[in-house]
Amino acid sequence: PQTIHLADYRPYPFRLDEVDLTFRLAPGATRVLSRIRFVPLEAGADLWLDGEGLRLISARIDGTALAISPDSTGLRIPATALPSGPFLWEAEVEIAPQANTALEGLYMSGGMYCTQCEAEGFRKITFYPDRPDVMAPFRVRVEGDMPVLLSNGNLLAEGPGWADWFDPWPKPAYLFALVAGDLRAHSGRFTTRSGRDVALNIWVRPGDEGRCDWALQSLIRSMEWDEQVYGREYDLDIFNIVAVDDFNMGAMENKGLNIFNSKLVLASPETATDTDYERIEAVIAHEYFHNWTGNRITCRDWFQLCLKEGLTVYRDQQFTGDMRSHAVKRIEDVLVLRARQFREDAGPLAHPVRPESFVEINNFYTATVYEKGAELIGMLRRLVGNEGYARALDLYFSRHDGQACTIEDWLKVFEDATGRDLTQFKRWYEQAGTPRVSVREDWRDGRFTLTLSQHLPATPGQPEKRPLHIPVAVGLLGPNGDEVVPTTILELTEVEQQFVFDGLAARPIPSILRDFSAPVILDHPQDDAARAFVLAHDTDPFTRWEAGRALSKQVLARMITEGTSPAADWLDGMARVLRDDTLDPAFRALALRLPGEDDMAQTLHDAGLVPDPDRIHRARTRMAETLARHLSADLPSLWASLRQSGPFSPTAEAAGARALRNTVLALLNRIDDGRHAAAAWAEASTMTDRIAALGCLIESGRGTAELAEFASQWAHDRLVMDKWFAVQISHAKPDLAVETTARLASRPDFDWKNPNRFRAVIGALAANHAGFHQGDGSGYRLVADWLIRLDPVNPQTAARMSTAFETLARYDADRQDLIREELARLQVTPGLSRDLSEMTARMLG
Ligand code: B3K
Ligand code: ZN
Repeated sequence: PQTIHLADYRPYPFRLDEVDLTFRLAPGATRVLSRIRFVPLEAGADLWLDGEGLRLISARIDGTALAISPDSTGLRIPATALPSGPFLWEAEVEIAPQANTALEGLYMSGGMYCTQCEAEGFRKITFYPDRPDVMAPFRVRVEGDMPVLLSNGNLLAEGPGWADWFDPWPKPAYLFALVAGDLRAHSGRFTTRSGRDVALNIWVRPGDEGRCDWALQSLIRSMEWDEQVYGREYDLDIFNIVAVDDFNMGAMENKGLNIFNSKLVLASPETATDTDYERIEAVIAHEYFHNWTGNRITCRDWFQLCLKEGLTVYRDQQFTGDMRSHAVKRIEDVLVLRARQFREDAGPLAHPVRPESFVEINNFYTATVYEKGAELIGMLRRLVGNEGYARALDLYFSRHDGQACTIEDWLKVFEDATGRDLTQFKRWYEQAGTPRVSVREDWRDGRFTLTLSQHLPATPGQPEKRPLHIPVAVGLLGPNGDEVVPTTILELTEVEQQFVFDGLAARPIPSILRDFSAPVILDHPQDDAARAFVLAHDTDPFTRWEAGRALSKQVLARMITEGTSPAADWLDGMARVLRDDTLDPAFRALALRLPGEDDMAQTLHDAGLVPDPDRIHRARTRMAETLARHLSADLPSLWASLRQSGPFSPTAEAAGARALRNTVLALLNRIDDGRHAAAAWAEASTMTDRIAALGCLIESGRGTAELAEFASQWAHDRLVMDKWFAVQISHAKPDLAVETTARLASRPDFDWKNPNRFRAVIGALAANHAGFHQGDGSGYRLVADWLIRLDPVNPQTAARMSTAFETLARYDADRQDLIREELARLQVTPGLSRDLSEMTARMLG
């Protein structure tokens, strides 16, 4: 397979005036007719059209039939065979949506037709220059024996068995979409601030209409928010969202026709957890926000993916913060960033936010491009200030509307709008790895000096690194807990720099990296007491939580390596958080959550130790038990007092109370042999509470009857059953996790071709740290066996799941050998996909 390099970018030598497509749908043999006017932009250029797995029926240029045979990647017509001016290309191809199990291109899910074209799926539909910098208006006729026929843009006309759509906004092919099926709409309307009346529809299978209102209301809130905060209005007369069961990712922002994994649309209190509600709101917003950041302004090439993804993630994070709580959202985002992106950055799959080469672009829809990409936007904003950011964004939209852009274009609008030089900042896009920022404090003669230094470790292909431009938000607390210096942004640009604070009456306690102002690992040696002080007094909710977390990690690390007992400072700090009812319950739930085992494994590795998964698991269990015992006088009454009565509410407030209550339940469950969990199960009226109770019951060695009851109640509901599968594996004891997974995977309802179900089972094992990393290698073997089975059917999901192995370098030599053996076994599998071979090759180094 070929490696594609950013440096090789060349513009496409033709312009496309309009694309006219006709689909004659049939499951086994769909015909796609295309008529496209090409205008040459360069003399003597060959015509190259991408195409994969297409049966070419006929091709004509200006009406003359061509005798051409495409190869496996597309077709080339030499310049000598082309007219000298503009020409009309007409082709007819045949494809088989029913046979498409890779879920890319046109495929079938639960009897309906749907598409997924990003990144390079359109070439599986027809011959086309399938690259994001080729943009054109699309006219689409859909013919098929289905009640609902959808495509992008506005509906022009329809009749029985056909519909005509026109999308006036030039778009790249990856934003093309088509849906046909027996669907029902949950509908609403939205009037934009300039008066455009927009029809909104959430399309689902008959019977699911009652679970769409949360998605619809989230869409309306997103539309309002983008007008208010970014001044961006919607630009078509209709906005359709369709839920499909078989989907490789979360959702897709096709112009005017978003297609969603049904798990991110359907919600009811009985079937969806609070986390589901929050994710649905965020993803609906994310895909909607792409209409401007992604669709109206798109990417020149796939190396620029973070241009749309980092920015759109940043926007959806802001939105969720505005809808819910900024403090809680920031903590949640940092947890995800560390769990996924820092993990990626620390291993063989590390790559820059803007990669420089790839084999399969689908392998680069990563936490680095998305989540670190979003962090870079946040840093830019801190550096230029809120007003500078607003000016830069206005300039971005006015200067680049309708264009396919690069990171250079993006940074230029910031420079032009604010006058700042971002040359050094650009390195964030080019250098992989998580920087370590070390802090030294010095107090002398009323002068407090912070010495900050930065180090960026080598990553694959990047042995040498240059210093980054890092905004470090700092505040200082006085000995009585008052804030003596409010938040200030220190700009760290050198390898080492000193920052001096004068005129202080006493030695302050610094609060560093407020609001997590940069995606770095902070090395700030502080004793337990200082961390407990910041946890108790800081004005910044993020650093407050972070102090508690750092303290927990420090204590847990000692428990793992030295076998000590949890420190008193930590126990008292946690008790104060638990009892402080002036704090937001959602914040308290987060603060009481112990560091995860995977996180601890990385932390120990970073400290030069070799993590032992079983030991980590045992120490963490002991930590939770000790904490539960320490709090045992408070827990039962707190649990009881947080019981909610009245009708279900999905608000952040109600969800926060449930989160705290279930955190308390999990603590109680460490010491009461499942008594409260059994009571919680009996009284549960929401999926949030039911799943929480079930997890606790499983952990205390119970739950058999409850699992059976759950399964008989929900056997008909795929999304709910995904939870049933996952909960048994995530809560399985380390030595039972593999066995549980194997048993569940042999059930007839383990429909492994469905990505949600595959992730619920195989993904859950990979996420059970001590279970997956069993010393006998059984976890590795089971996951690899399933990757080998899935790869020929769905390479994209198989490749993504293979990141389970990306942490190999952390572990002892035996485990590393076992992992390498599995990766090597994958690599020599005959016919292995481009997706999975690229991943295994990178992980084997
Ligand atoms: N842009 C899509 C992701 C496409 C993934 C292709 N493998 C969803 C999103 O980020 O909004
Ligand atoms: Zn996106």
